[in-house]
Amino acid sequence: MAGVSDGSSFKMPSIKFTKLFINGQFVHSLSGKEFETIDPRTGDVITKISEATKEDIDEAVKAARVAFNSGPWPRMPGAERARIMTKWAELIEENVEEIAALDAIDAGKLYHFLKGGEIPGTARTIRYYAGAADKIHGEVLKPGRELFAYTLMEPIGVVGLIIPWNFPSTMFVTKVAPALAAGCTVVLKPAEQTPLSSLFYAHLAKQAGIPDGVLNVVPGFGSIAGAAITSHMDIDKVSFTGSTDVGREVMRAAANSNLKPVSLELGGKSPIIIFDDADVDQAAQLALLGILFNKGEICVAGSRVFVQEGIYDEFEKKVVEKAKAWVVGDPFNPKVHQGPQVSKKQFEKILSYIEHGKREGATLLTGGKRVGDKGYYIEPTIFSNVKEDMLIVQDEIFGPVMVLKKFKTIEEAIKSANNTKYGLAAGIVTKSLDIANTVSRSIRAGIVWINCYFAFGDDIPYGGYKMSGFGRDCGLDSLYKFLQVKSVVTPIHNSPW
Ligand code: TXE
Repeated sequence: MAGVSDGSSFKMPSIKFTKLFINGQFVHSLSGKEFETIDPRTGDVITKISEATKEDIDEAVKAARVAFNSGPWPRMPGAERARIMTKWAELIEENVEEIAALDAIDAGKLYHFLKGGEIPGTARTIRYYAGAADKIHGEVLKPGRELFAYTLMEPIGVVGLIIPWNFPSTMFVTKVAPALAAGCTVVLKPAEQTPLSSLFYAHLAKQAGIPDGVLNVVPGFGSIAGAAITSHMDIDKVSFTGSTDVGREVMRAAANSNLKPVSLELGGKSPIIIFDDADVDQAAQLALLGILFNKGEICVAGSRVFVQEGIYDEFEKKVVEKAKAWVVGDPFNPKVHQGPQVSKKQFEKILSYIEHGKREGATLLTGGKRVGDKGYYIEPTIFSNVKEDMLIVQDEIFGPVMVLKKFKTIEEAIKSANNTKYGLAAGIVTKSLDIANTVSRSIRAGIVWINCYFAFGDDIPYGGYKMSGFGRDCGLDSLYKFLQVKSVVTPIHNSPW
């Protein structure tokens, strides 16, 4: 495996936006507090960001409430919202390189992937929901009695959106775009580790003509700014992506305040099941990407790999070879496959799981150590000989750590795959339609990929079963999360009963 490759020739972007974005303006936090955002390649401070506390959240909610109750956004024709959102998407496309660089230094993500894939993808997502903005309508009903009844689909109101650090851009648009298309107004808190791109998107939203107060971006810490959102009495809905533990707190805060509905996209420990009839080389590649993409910091990572006994030995050899050839290093270097983990906390968490796995008696086939002596780089790591009750098999590690297990029968594979508290995603590799159909219906997970992995699309909903949460991101399901149904009823003849 290569050491930390150098990406130092890349010119760093200047950081233009570091304040809270409330009511269409960049403003200091009322307390004057700031926090540091860190470059995970070095552990150095990139810049200081204004820190939102409860009072700032109150200001943001007030602005969003005025924009919802009396502003133009929820009232304008859907086609007009679509026009403005499309302009926003165009501005993002004009600034792809700068936004990509912000996410690369803030989150340690691969610059070339951001520039070529993720950031252009955010513009596509906005266009997808812009396209839906003028197609929101209810139904004409057919009641049994002499009544005329129909439904309206109304925006739910002021929504609080709380996002994590692993996909700062994708998470931002995945939540903001459907909410805006629905006619809601937004208070969004980015993760404290990765505030930079969210503030840039806010700046572009203003340029595109999104009215003041419609989109407010309030960086800050979860226990302060996040908690102020989830417990706010004047926020009508919260959509959250993050850890299962915090998801539980979000529900509790919603219940203890104004009973706002919540949707939660939480952790995962997703299985990839590879059957004897698979092409072993392709399957090893798929499984490796399934865990190493975005350094394993992805909720749907294929972190448990089950391989049928007939091909197990060959698979193990190949996947280890491929892991050893995987290049870890500076995310600005185009030859690099994997950058640093997002933060010291995450880096230490992953290394401590690796140590735990060794102590539990799993076999470390490759990896297991940090790379270099600076920044938060970790070797691609594969364990075999695991038992299902081991912590490394049960817990979400959220890093480049695969656990590999042999199985004999389909029934055994299904049982093992479902032996988790999570249910976010699953992968199946087989040429048999019978096996693919049987297994995909038997796995309790929100998305199942057959002979592919991470096949996402704006129109493909994903989300959790079990303790991976509920509610769907992407697709029209996500738009409907931000709408509520109102029934309107009137007698056909002029007699009320
Ligand atoms: O998550 P948190 P962390 C998992 C992953 C990772 C672990 C811990 O296993 O190792 O969670 O990561 C905000 N009220 N995932 O600690 O704390 C927080 O500020 C309201 C999986 O970073 O859940 C951030 O904006 N909000 C996941 C967001 O929640 C609160 C992605 C996520 O942070 C809050 C990230 C509170 N009390 C981590 N406390 C996925 N599903 O993709 C924190 N936050």
